[in-house]
Amino acid sequence: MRFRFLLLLQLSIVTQVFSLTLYMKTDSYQIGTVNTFRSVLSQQPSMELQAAPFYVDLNTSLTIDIINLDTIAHELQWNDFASGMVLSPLGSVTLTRTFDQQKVYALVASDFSAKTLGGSFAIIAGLPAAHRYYWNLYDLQTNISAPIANQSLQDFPNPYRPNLFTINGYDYPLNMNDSLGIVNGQVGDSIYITVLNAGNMTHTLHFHGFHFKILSSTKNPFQVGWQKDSAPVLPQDGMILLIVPDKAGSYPVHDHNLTAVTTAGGYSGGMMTMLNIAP
Ligand SMILES: [Cu+2]
Repeated sequence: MRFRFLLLLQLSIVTQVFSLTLYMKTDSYQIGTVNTFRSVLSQQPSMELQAAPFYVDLNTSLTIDIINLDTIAHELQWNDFASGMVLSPLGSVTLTRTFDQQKVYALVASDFSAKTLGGSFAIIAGLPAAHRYYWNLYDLQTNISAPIANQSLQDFPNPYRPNLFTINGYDYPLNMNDSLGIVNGQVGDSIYITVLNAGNMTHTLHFHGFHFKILSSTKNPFQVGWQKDSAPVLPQDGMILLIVPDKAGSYPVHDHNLTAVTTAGGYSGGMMTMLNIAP
C-alpha cells in the first residue's frame, strides 16, 4: 500500500516517466566514396548510421540504459555537464534525468576515440509534434579514422584536414532521401530544426531563402532570440532553430565554410541539405 502511494505521488510531480535503451558501437561505414569509422549511439542495436533523436514533452523523466557493444571503454557526458561517466568494455550504465526546458539534451562521447568519431544522441524536449527535423553534423579526416577507432592515435594531427562532411550520416546528395533532415513544409508552418554538432570543428550554417530564429543553444546561449541567415554551431552544441517560411520554393542550407560543402575534395557535396516549401 505504501509503495502505491509513493508511485502516485511521483506521477503527480512528473508528467511522464519513460525508459530508453541506447547502444554504443564503433564500426566502419561506407559514406559516399569513402570508408570510415564512426561511433554511433542509437536506439537500434543494429547500429544504423542515421540515429534518430528522441523527442519528449516538457517535464518528462527518463531512465536511460546505455549498453557499450565495444570491447574498449568509452566515456559519455551530457553536453551541459562538466563531468562524465565511464562505459566499461561491453558494460552498461543507467542514467535518470528530467527534461524541463525547451532545448537539446545531448549525450556526447567524451573519450578521444568515440568523441572524434561522432558518438552522440539527442533528446529534444518541448517541441510540438508537427514539422520537426533533425540535423546531426559531422566532419572527419577519414585516413585517421581507423587509428582513432583502434586507439593507436590519441590526438589530432596538425593540421587537421577533414575530407568528409555529413548531415545525419550522409553527405550531399546522398542525404536527399533523408526523412529526418530534409525539410518538407508549407508557407506559414512553424518548422523546428534541431541541430547537434557531433563533429570536430565549428559549422556555420547558412540558410538560403529565410531567416531562422535561435530558440536555444547550450554552448552559445547569448545567441538565443537572434534572427539570422547564418549562425555558428560549436562542437557538441545542440541548437533549436525555428523558421516560418513566407514563400514557396526549394532553398539550400549549407555550411558557409565552403570547404565543408565538398566530398573527398569535390564540390558540391558534404554538408548541404534542402528546405522544400510548398505554397
Ligand atoms: Cu549558399
